Amino acid sequence: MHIDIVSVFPQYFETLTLSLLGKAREKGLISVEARNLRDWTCDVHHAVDDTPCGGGAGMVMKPAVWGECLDELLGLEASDISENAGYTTFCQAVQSGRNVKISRKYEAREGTVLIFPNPSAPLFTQNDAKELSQKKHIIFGCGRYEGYDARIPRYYETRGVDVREYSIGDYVLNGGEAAVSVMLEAITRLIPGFMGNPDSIIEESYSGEDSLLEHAQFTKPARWRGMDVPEIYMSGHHAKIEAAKRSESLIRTSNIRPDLVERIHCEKLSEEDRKTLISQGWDVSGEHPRKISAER
Ligand code: 6GU
Repeated sequence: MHIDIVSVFPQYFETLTLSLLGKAREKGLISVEARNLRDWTCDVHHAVDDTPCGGGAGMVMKPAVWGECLDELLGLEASDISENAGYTTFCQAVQSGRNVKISRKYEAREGTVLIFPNPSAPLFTQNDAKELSQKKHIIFGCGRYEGYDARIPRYYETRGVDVREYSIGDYVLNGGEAAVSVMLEAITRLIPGFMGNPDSIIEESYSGEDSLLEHAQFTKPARWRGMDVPEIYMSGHHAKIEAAKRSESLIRTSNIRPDLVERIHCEKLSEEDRKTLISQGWDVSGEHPRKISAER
C-alpha cells in the first residue's frame, strides 16, 4: 500500500517512521509520504486559505491549491467540468442525500481512495478500516482552520475517484492531522503481515461479527496487592473461561455501549447470550435486542 498525506504541517507525521508503522515501512508492506500543501502554491505568500464566502469566522482552504496537488498525486489532467451535464444533477443529488450514478468521463485508478478528515462527516469505524486496509493507494488531505472548500471532494468524485470524508468522533480538533494518524493506525495494522500475532486482531473489540467490547484481561501473579484474578480465569477449564469472557463482554457492552447491543441480530445469539442479556434488562424476542428495564 502506498500512502500520501497532504498537510500544511508535514512534520507532524515524522513520528510515523518510529513505532509499529515504522516497522511495516521497513518490511516493505507500506510506503508513506507526507507532503507539504504549500509546495503546490504559486503566489509569493504561499497562501492556502481565504475568507469564507457568505461570511463567518475563520478561513477556508482554497480549491485551486488542492486541485494542483491532488491532480498530480492522482495522475489526472486538470479539467473544467462545467461542460459535463452530469455535474449539476450530481451536486443536487449529493445535497439531497440521493444516490446517483454519474457518467464518468475519466476513470481514476482502481484501488485508489482519497480521504478527507472532516468533523461534519460520517463516523470512521472498524469496518471502514478493514475495507481500506485492502486498498493500493490512499491519499489523505488534511484540512486546517475552518475546513476546505466543499467543491474539492465533489470535483474528484465526478472524475471517478473514490472519495471519502470521515469524522473520528464527536469532539472538535484543530485540524485533520491527528484524525489522519488515528485512521492510518487503524487501517495499517489490518494489512496482512503487519501484526506479529494476527489472532489478537480476531479477538479484539469491534472486530467480530457483532462488535462487542472486549472482556477485561489479567496476567500473573494470581494475587497482586490483595487483588485476585477472577477464579474462573485460573481454573484451567477452557469452555467455562470462554463462556465467562463472552458473558462479561455482553454485560460490559450493555453498560457502556448499549447502542452496540441494539445492533446485534438476536438470531445470532446463543441460549447463554440470551440469558445474559435478559439479566441485563434486554428483550431479545425481536430482530434486535431492546432495553426494557434496569438490570434484574
Ligand atoms: Cl476528522 N477533523 C477535525 N478537525 N475534528 C474532528 C474530526 C476530524 N473528527 C472529530 N473531530
